[in-house]
Amino acid sequence: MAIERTFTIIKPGALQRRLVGEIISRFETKDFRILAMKTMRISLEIAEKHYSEHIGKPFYEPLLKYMTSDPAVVMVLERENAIPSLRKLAGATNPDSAEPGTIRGDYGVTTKKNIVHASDSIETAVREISIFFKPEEIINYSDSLKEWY
Ligand code: 3AN
Repeated sequence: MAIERTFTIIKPGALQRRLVGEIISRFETKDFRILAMKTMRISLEIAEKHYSEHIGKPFYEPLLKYMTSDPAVVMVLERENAIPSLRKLAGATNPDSAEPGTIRGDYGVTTKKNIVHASDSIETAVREISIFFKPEEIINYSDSLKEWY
């Protein structure tokens, strides 16, 4: 299995609900390493770039409004198989269908405000990371977990 990088957004509603620590804890419990993380108010320009594949869909404009309404936390995460692992941990897009134990299944209420974003392919992750982070903001380090015990 290959080491992959993925991108996540802890969405504005999750910050307002004080769920950030809980969500990051789930990432770490699942062995993701944090390479980059920041709180930011997502601009309309960045939100439009990030969600460009959804232009024209009925939920596009409300989604942009929501994602730019309040700060979000954006992160680059790394581990083996990061892309499918994070998608699985996030759960289905619609929280009503998301399994209990997934982030959306446990905390999500509506599809629009479904707690977290998770990249869906390596190409998407590369593109999304480059929208939100400068290369120098991503800290590359090797996994030395075993040495700390
Ligand atoms: P996912 O985030 O699971 O990859 P996408 O890419 O289909 O799902 O949708 C991107 C985001 O758009 C979702 N995370 C959700 O916030 C929003 N969204 C998707 N479908 C709907 C919908 N039917 N109604 C409202 N918001 C939606």
